Amino acid sequence: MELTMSVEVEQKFLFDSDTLKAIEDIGVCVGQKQFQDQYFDTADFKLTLQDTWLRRRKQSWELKCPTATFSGTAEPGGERSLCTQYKEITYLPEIYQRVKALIKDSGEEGEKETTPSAEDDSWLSELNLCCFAEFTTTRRSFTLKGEEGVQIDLDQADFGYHVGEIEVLVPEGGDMQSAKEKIRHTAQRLGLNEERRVAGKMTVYLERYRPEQYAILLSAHVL
Ligand code: V4E
Repeated sequence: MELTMSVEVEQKFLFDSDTLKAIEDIGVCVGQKQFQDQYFDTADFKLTLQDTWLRRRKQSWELKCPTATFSGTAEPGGERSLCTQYKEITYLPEIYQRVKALIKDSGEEGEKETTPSAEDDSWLSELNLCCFAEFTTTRRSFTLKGEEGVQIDLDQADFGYHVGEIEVLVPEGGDMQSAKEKIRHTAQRLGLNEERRVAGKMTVYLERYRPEQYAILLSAHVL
């Protein structure tokens, strides 16, 4: 069942008081919230080496995984796009099945089936998953006047990094090109002139607090 799947297309950006003013000119603040994220992987990084990110936020699970076309890694023989695109899965039984398929060795097929639940974490230990990153984010969100479906988030992480995101959620099978065009247009309206992809919170977190995992993911071109 894939009722809960959509694709998140986004571009991250660095911001200062001028960017904030530009956002307030073209957008409307729709709220501020704070949340804690925990990310999980095996000790040998089986998920993140496959550019797959398992997260718990406010007791809800989400799996971000690559789309059929490129997601976060470089396009073959080419430059990294400023945008990333990831499938987002929020239905826990499907997350469990996908994670299990990604991390189980072929010899271990046919083992017992767990029915995962938000209240019972035993599926994490069954799949040898441990928390490798935990941080709190304060987020201000904006929608744009006259541009449907675009959200801008300004994130401040508790480890001292802040980053913005222009984001469009596309239902599976939806129009990715139009999403990217909306993001490009919004970046232009904000006067952003990023030429390279800006690091997300996780990249900075790993570099500071999980240097071994950071180095391995960097050399595998995941980050
Ligand atoms: C996909 C991904 C990671 C998971 C965290 O994703 P991100 O969108 O950065 O976090 P957040 O808090 O904004 O989630 P939201 O609230 O939007 O659901 S960690 C690393 N990646 C891959 C990745 C990458 N390689 N490069 C960039 C610029 N971003 C993400």
